Amino acid sequence: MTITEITGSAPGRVNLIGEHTDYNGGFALPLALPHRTTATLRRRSDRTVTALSSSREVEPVEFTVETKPGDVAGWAAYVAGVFWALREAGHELPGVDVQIDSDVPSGAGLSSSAALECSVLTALDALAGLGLDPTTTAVLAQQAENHYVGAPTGLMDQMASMHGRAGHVVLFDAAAITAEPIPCDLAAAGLSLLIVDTRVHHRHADGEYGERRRTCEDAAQLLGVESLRDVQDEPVEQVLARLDASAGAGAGTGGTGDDVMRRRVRHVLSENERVMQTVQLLRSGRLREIGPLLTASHASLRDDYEVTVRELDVAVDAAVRAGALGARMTGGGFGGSIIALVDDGRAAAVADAVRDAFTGHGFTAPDTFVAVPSAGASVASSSRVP
Ligand code: GAF
Repeated sequence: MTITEITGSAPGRVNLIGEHTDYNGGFALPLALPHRTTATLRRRSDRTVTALSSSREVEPVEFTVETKPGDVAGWAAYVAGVFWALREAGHELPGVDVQIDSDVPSGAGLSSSAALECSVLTALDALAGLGLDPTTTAVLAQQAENHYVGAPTGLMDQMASMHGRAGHVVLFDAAAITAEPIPCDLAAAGLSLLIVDTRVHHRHADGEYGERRRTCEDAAQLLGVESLRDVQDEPVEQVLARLDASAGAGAGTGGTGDDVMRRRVRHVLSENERVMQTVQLLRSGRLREIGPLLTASHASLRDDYEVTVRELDVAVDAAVRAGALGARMTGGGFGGSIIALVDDGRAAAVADAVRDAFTGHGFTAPDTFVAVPSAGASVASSSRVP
């Protein structure tokens, strides 16, 4: 039986905690959202790929399965990048017509890009009978994003989209490249996870993101390790002192010059620690106690990592003042969304408080919704001929 048409479906994600840790070999704790992207692929008899998206008013984009970085730009680069990554990995692919539909908010820090890549990959995997496992699929999606689209992102978003599970968060260990589902029954604990999309789209995100990443890589080099994960078990103050010493020794040849690098490192190491504390609280059913860790994460991202914008800070402050147990920006930052952990029944009041604060500051009204940990990528439907 040959599959003629197939639909792959993959979710967006929200990250509970563990931000800007993945490209440092650290830990993150995302969950898959109910919002999904579907990619319907219809087999063609030639080597052409057409891509059309219902969520954007665009003409179909056309390329061949042999596409190379630079051929396709814009939204369809995420689709073309998947073909490129699969072919680079040695897979033979047929030409297809691709139809994309999505309700994952784009530019909101909720991984619409990973959902797009993973939906196409999931469908292509089944259509071409490649037999990929979810982690390999996530890595291929990241390669498409890094090398075809040109965004130097980590692997968290794709791992969340592939490994998400209803009622669970995903403990992603970026050094081991593993994803462990951890039960997260918010309803049983009388809690909700509110998402507030500030509707500030990522600004200069790629440049700023890449700069943060380079600073961390430089710090690891100064410390004589492959990634910051390798110093995670040392006391933070000791790591920072070693960094100061190495930077001093290298003055004029790439020394830190100011305290930017030490603050970036302090964020990464403290954030990994907060992820592990959150996992312990989840495992022992003490979900309410996660709140302060979320707020501490935000402060670290604001003050040490400097990836927040005013709207994110105002949203977090307003949510906490309105009674949220904790709140933080989520995703890469420079815009996008915050999450707030709230008592059931308080979600509407907290959302109203953020909306009022935005009105008071003259900001665009935010979008709000409650996140429910949902399933990862899957094949939604297929048709075959003998
Ligand atoms: C973006 C990236 F795509 C992720 O890999 C991750 O680094 C995140 O920003 C920050 O935690 O979503």
